[in-house]
Amino acid sequence: MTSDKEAKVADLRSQANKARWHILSTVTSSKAGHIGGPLSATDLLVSLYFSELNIDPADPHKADRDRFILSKGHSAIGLYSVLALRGYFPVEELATFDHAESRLQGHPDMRLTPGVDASTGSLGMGLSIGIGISIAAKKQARDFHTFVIIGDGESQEGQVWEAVQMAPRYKLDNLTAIFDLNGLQQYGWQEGESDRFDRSEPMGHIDLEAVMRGFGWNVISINGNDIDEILTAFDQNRALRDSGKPTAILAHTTKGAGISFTAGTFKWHNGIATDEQLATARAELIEGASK
Ligand SMILES: Cc1ncc(C[n+]2csc(CCOP(=O)(O)OP(=O)(O)O)c2C)c(N)n1
Ligand SMILES: [Mg+2]
Repeated sequence: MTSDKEAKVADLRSQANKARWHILSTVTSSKAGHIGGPLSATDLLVSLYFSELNIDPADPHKADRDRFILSKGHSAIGLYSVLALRGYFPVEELATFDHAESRLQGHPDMRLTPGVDASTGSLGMGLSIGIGISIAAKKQARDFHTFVIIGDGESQEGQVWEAVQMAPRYKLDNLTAIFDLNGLQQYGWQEGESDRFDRSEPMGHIDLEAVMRGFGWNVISINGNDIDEILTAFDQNRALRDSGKPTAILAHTTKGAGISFTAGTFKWHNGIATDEQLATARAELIEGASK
């Protein structure tokens, strides 16, 4: 890594630590919300908003801004934390998360929140929205890119696959789908049922790389919790802008990544931290953070 890139990665890691702290502490004080999905996507969201997207927080509706769609809309608090850190609204506003009058509802609402380009939360729809935006951009000869983050549990929705087969047909090289492959969705099996087939890997039995290539997409596979790898993937993706194909970034992540007690378990799909857990997370992310 060049020293410039090292400095950039270090800066983004520090933003990701802050975002993770906001995710856990905000959901805990609001007493509602998701933890594991926002944490698996944090490094992707930070890398998009602090490095990749052509956006202006002072002008959220800028005409030719890049578009971002959080198709796994239950991870809204992850998006809000990054939008706040990026300057779309004050970090203090996160404390209103999920309150009835708040601009920051439990799932993203494009009518309310500055920086949110699509309302999501009913899983399976984001890639279709991204295709519509990308086709419109092509028809109007406008030069912006659309990114969509999709969950692996979400990818069990049929609409995702209708969209996957449609995007290459329209040669949407202005569209990137990022699959957050954290290997978990909402629930595991009850204890004692572990001899049944394994629910922990929603897409684990599928060779997604071969499938996406077969549908006609470019494919880049990375560790989606490694900011250096994410930035490299974005560089490669930019080099594919005239390829005539959409690109899938297969981001292998850990659900609950970045906090010791939330990592790698469906049990923190949502949840509220105890005071002791908050102190542990604060020590890992803010006070003792060396990474
Ligand atoms: C259409 C629809 N069905 C069910 C749900 C309820 N739900 C919310 S999150 C979730 C699990 C999603 O798993 P995944 O896509 O893997 O997300 P992540 O692991 O990133 O949290 C489910 C079933 C929903 N929001 N929308
Ligand atoms: Mg998942």
